[in-house]
Amino acid sequence: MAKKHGDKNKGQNNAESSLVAVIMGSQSDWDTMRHADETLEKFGVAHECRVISAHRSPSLAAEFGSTAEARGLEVIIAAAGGAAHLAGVMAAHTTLPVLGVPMRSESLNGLDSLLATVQMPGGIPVGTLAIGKPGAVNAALFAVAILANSRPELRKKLHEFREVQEAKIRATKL
Ligand code: RP5
Repeated sequence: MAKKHGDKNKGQNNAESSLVAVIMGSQSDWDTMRHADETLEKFGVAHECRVISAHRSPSLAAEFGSTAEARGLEVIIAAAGGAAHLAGVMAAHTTLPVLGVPMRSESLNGLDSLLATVQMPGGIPVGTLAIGKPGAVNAALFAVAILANSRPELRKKLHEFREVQEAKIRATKL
């Protein structure tokens, strides 16, 4: 799968202008990671989504990580489950910020994914988010926050997002 903001059918050859890559270890992760895609879409951030496996496609993973910066990407969101090494492998190949999203797994409910993603050796950082959907949404919001450091229009959108969120809580009646 290769999916790009603004044109869901475009493949990796058309992905030059993406600022964020949302990659995941398996097609089975998409149901969770589509929430990262939708969040980036909401903020109008150019991004691409695709499946890359650290274990099943190791040369593709290395190639993607080592060419990411030159392609103009600024943040990589990497999701994986179980022996979740994708975010770490990306971080090993690039100095771009890598945000890891642990997938809920069948056998250990995502605790395996969380530990595999978060326990990086000193020197190769991965910013690890929560397991599952909250992690997918927050990884996208974190990516927007990183991009917003040099893009005032995104900073404004983030402020608006927080205001709407708070207004909803204030208006909640039980
Ligand atoms: C990981 O193994 C993937 O990220 C996925 O979360 C998990 C299971 O993959 P499938 O067996 O469903 O392809 O690599």
